[in-house]
Amino acid sequence: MLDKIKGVSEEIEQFQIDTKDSLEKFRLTFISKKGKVTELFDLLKQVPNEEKRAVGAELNVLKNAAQAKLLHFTEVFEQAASQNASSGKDLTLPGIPDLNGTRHPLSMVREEITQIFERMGFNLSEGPEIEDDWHNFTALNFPLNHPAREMQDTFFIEKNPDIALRTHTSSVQVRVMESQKPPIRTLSPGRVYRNEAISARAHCVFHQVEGLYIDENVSFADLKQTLYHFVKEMFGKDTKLRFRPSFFPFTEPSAEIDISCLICKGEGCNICKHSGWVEIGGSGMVDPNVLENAKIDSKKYSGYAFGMGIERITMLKYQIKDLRLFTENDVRFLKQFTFLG
Ligand code: 2NL
Repeated sequence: MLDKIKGVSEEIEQFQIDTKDSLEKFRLTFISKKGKVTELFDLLKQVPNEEKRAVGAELNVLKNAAQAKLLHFTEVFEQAASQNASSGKDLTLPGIPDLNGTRHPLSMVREEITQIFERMGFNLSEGPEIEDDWHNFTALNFPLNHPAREMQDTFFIEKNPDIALRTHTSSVQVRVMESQKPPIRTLSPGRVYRNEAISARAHCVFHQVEGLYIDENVSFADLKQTLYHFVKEMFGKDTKLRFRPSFFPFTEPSAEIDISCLICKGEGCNICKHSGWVEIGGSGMVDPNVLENAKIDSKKYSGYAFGMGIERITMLKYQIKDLRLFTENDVRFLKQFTFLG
């Protein structure tokens, strides 16, 4: 009997389990009701009484060995199955791209504009968005009864008629003129405010860039050449430039700046209302009153100035038809722009 136990013990030890089928075969061969271990337990009845105790102990060792092997390989196959499930992912699929932010189109265009003027020797100037009447209106030669000074056009702070949100960045340039001596060549990009209802074409917050050049013998020819160079750099060398007589309180003479329509190249389309030209801003020779207000001798010095709307230029450049897109922060709109400057 002990020999038989030893034989089955060796069989159990040597039994190869490498698949789930062979694991089941192992169970049937040794542990099932008709298995070899069970059969040996049946034979225990025939063992003489005085040997039963020792043989029984050996049989128990045999049974435990068989069950331990069965349990071990059951676990091995279960673990392999769960690993297969997680590695069932397709590792050759392309990764999910990193969603980096992009520059806002208005920032990109402002950057492009300022870089062009910086290459021409302009520096950048900044000033407060909450301004007093002097810097926003009076120093700029606005008459006391000018409509821009009305509540419906300008945002005043706490009903104080002396403090308002700046309506243009000319206020920054007044501060530059007051604090620096000519020659002055400065560019003031910034946020400005007007009391307007929001629509596709108007907003109460928008962006401007204004330029100012003051020196001896500055003429309208200097203004024309500077803007000519800017327009070619910004919109391409085939873009045409046109000055149209206009009026501003702070310049004399004054002119609107038109460029040939970027969409139809001057042929006539919806964007340019079939005129072939689109306005990008205004300009002129700084009114002598404005120079004197900033304590600059208007007999010795002259200057030119210009102002452009950043939204307007961005809309022309990228064919954006609704101003509200700039402030809605819809990522489908924003992610179309990448900064290459
Ligand atoms: C426009 C017109 C303009 C100026 C801005 C200016 C500044 C000083 C003195 C004189 Cl300190 N002028 N700025 C001059 C002409 C036109 O802006 O259409 N802007 C969007």
